[in-house]
Amino acid sequence: MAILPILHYPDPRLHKVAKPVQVVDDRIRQLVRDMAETMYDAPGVGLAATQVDVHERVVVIDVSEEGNQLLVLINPEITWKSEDCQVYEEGCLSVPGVYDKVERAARIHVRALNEQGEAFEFDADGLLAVCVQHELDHLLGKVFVEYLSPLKQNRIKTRIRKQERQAVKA
Ligand code: K1U
Ligand code: ZN
Repeated sequence: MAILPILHYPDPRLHKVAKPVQVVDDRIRQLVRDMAETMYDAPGVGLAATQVDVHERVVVIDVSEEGNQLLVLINPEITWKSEDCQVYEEGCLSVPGVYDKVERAARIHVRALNEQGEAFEFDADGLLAVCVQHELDHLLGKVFVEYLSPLKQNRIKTRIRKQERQAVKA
């Protein structure tokens, strides 16, 4: 297993669109193991392959209290979204230190493949629904700060560039 480097906004590679996984094989299962280790180490409750510079439709999520309920989504699709919305203060491992409110569908229905390549479906609400929508945005090259005003986006870019310059000096 390995902890993978996480790309930081505004890295242009975060805007690449991920391709569907063609075959769920040992290469994908190794990627899933490495992504899970990276997410738990960060720590976070989700991670999309895009964030570790792999542009294939793979996501890991664990929103459980104990951090022991790993959900693996390969080629995930949201097949239904409720009209009612929820607002949640989101964070992102690619935008360290930034949290802001984003409005998304309150309930969703999701279809995906598991690590064996078998199709499964589930309904989600609460944090799981937020997290699935956030991670699927990553696969489409969208980072949550793009829901914020241009002024906030520019301030975030400036702050992260400054943090990274200081990290290089230290
Ligand atoms: O995609 C990511 O960058 C992961 C992100 C997922 C997410 C969290 C909250 C709302 C929407 C999406 C994170 O995990 S940010 C870190 C975080 O939420 C967290 C960190 C430590 C403990 C618990 C949560
Ligand atoms: Zn994120």
